[in-house]
Amino acid sequence: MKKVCIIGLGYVGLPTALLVSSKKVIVNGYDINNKLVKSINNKKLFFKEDNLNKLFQAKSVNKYFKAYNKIIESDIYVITVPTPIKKNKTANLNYVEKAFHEIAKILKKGNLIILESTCPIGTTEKFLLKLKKLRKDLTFPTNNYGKSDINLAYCPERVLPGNTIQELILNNRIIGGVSSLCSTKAKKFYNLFVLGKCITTNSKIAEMAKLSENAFRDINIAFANQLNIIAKKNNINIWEVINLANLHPRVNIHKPGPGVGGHCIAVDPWFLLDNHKSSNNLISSARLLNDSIPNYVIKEIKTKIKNKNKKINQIKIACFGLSYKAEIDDTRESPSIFIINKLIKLKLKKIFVVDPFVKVKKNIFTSNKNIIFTNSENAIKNSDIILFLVDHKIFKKINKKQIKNKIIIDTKGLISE
Ligand code: SAJ
Repeated sequence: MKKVCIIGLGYVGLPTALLVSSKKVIVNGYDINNKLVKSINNKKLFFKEDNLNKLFQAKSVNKYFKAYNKIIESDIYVITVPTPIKKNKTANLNYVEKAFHEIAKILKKGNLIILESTCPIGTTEKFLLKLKKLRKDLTFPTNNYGKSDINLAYCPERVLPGNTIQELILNNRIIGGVSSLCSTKAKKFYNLFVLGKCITTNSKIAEMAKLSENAFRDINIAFANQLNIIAKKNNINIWEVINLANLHPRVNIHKPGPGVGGHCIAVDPWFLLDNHKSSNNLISSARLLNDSIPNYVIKEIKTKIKNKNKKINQIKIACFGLSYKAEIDDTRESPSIFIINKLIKLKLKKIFVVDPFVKVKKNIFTSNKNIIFTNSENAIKNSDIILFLVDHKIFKKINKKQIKNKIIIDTKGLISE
């Protein structure tokens, strides 16, 4: 079987590398972070994922997978590097660019390159042109059926953090070849470990489909957040409204919350607008609305304090949840962190933080003054306000009697649903 090189050993790259090597295929992992490479080779995981540890200990993984700090010559190159967002809301493709440059140096006739990182429409074709310039000795695919020395496809990852391994195996995959032969070759690779359908198309459609999935979710969440604001003004329980509306067979309103976190839903809609600059459009309005929600929560806290005739610097608050969503330890772009940082600025007397999932808490906030990491009971006992920010299942077990005399702000419908 062909050798595979996975470039970028993060939340998607590492699980993919382990899965492929579990099929007795040699996998050369590559990451620019030397510390990460070492810790992976020592079998130390840097994030929690169901089933990842088990896979790490598998015999075939031990035998077939190794991480390196340089790209090792292989037959198939899979690029799973981050594509962060710049301040001007466009995609930073530096890591993708670097990966293509490095691959170009060792590219051989018969190689297949697969890009999985989330990218603006047209990125795969853009890098195809760059490859052509860098390696004039090789032939590259065109839009026809002809053969070429190199094959290239865009195959977006679609996994849900927290359930990565299961979703890598079971989810359907979009295989966007630059030519149909490229799609066929890429499909063969995914058939090695994917049980879902592998549907072939071209690279631009695959790029846009990925961005559309996440923009759909962002717009739907923005709609839920907008409804929540309207419901609050009318003193209505939004959770009951949404539950009832969703009884309609073709309605599926998402849930409001304290804002949208993570590295995907809050970023990808901007990539969709990369070549479509128009100040007034649905996608950017939804994005901006979701970005404004953490400040809306702060306003709600201030109003409730004022209504109780209390002074802000006398208030003790218990914040439930630090991760960007339920049941995970991931705090990337978490609205909770934004909100707690604002509370620090407001100089509340004490801020109790409860999150049984998040272990590394040092330097997570702009200051640690008045911040106390503690358990539910202690936080509730000592606080005036109970602020629910994440719907971890364990928080649902909180005894309502315990909090009945407190000011409650329940952004996730934990007790009000
Ligand atoms: N959120 C709400 N209301 C909801 C659902 C989510 O406020 O009804 C919030 C969450 O609390 C969180 C944020 O949105 O802060 C994003 O959560 P998420 O579960 O929608 O998405 P991610 O970022 O964890 O993972 C998404 C997934 N996309 C979809 O479910 C469509 C995943 O399948 C993608 O592979 C991943 O983005 C990605 O890499 O693009």
